[in-house]
Amino acid sequence: MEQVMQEIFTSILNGDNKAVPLKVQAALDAGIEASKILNESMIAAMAEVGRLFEEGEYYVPEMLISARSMQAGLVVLKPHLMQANIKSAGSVVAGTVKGDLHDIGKNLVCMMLEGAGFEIHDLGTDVSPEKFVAFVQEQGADIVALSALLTTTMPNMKVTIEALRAAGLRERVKVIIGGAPVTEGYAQQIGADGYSPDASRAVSLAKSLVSAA
Ligand code: B12
Repeated sequence: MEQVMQEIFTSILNGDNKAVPLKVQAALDAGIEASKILNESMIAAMAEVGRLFEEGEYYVPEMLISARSMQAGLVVLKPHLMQANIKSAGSVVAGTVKGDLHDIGKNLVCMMLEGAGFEIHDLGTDVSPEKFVAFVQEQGADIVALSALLTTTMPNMKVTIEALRAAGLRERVKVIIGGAPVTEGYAQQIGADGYSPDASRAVSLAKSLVSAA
C-alpha cells in the first residue's frame, strides 16, 4: 500500500479526525483515485475496527471515534466520488432501520446515488417503518433504500416492507436493502426488490430497477 494510503488507514484506526481529512487530500493531490482511497484505505480501516472490536481490543468509544474520523475524511472525498449528472434518475428515500444507529454505509450509498443523478431524501438513522410509510405516502419515491448493520435490526427491514404493503404502497416503490450482515438470500426471503453489497453496485441496481419500472 502506498504510504499515504497506509497513513489514512492508521489514522482512522487511531480515530485521528484532524489527520484523516488532511491525508485524504494528500492522497487526492498525489493522483490516487477517490474510489481507491475509499475502498482500500477507509472501508478497509472500518473493517479492521470491526475486527478489533470483535477481539475485545476496541470498545464502543474507539469504534465511535474511528467512525467520526472516517466521516471527516468522507467530507473531503465526497465531491470526487460524485460525477455531475443533471438529469434526475429518480427519487430515493433512504434510512437506517429502527433501532440501528450505523450510518456510514447508508451515507455512502446516498452519496453515490446522488452522484448518479438520483434525488435523495435521507431520513437518517433509527427510522421507524411508520416514518418510511408516511414519506412515501406524502411525497412519493421511486426507491426505498434500507440499511441495517446489526443482525438484531435486520428484521426491521422486513417489518418496513410489510408496513408498505399494509399501507397499499408496496407496488408503487422498489425496495433495496444493504448493510454488512445483509445477503441476497435475505433480500429474496423478505421480498425486497434488490440487494447490493456496496455503494457502487447500489447505483447500478437502482438504475436497473428504475428503468425496468
Ligand atoms: C463504526 C461502527 C459503529 C459506530 C457507528 C457510527 C456511525 N455513525 O455509523 C458505533 C460506535 C455507534 C457502533 C455502535 C454499535 N455497534 Co457497531 N460497528 C461499527 C463498525 C466498526 C463499522 C461499520 C461501518 O461504518 N463500516 C463501513 C461502511 C462503509 O460499511 P457498511 O456499513 O457495511 O456499508 C457498505 C455496505 O454494507 C453497503 N450498504 C450499507 N447500507 C446499505 C443500504 C443499501 C440500500 C444498499 C444497497 C447497500 C448498503 O454499502 C456500503 C458502502 O459500500 C462495524 C464493523 C463492521 N465490520 O461492519 C461494527 C458493527 C456493525 N457493530 C456492532 C455492534 C455489536 C454494535 C453495538 C451493538 C455495540 C454495543 N455494544 O453497543 C452498537 C449498536 C448501536 C446501534 N443501536 O446501532 C457489530 C454488529 C454485530 C452483529 N452481527 O449484529 C459489528 C459488526 C462489529 C463486530 N464485528 O462485532 N458501531
